[in-house]
Amino acid sequence: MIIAQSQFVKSVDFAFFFIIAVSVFFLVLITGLMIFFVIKYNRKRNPHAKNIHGNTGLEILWTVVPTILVLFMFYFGWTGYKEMSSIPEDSMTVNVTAQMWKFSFKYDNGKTSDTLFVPVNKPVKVNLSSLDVNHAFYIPAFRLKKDVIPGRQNTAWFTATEISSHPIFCAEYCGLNHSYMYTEVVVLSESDFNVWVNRGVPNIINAVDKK
Ligand SMILES: [Cu+2]
Repeated sequence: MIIAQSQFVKSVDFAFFFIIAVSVFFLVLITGLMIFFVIKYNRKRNPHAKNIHGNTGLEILWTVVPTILVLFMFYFGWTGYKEMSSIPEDSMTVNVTAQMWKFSFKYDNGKTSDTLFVPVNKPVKVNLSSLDVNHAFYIPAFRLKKDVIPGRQNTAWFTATEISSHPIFCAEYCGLNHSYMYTEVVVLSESDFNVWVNRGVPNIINAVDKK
């Protein structure tokens, strides 16, 4: 069982598993039929070729069924995209700066950090900007990924739903030390977060933040 760490997990995972299930179903079906036909209609058993004419029923079936399936895929993709692009008005804003090869985070009150601290169950909007080359802000546990492009501000948002911590990666190859470009998102209770953002680092964070 996957614990949903953000509000996107359910819908993203469902779209993913739906596409995988459809793909596996047709992979097995088509491969199975191919092997079956190769054996059934081989030359030994059928020394004389027969003329085969079209089958309108089949033509309609294998046009309509895939069309419906890809429309479902589009629907799940579109509704997920819409949810991810509709940033709630009551979001807390964090400015994220990417550069070769680290992320840094700046809060409304001017506090900065190398680790992203956020309160649980509160929508967080991230303003993404890059100082140098293309990067990507990726939190796998939240099913969140967005390009960070120099000269342009991208935005994304999420609501963390569990007190926990997860890796943040750069997901766009950005040079020699790209693979070292990672940090952590630490989800705190609202009161712990307020203590941290306003005063400094409470004890609980020292245990989590080993760096
Ligand atoms: Cu990068």
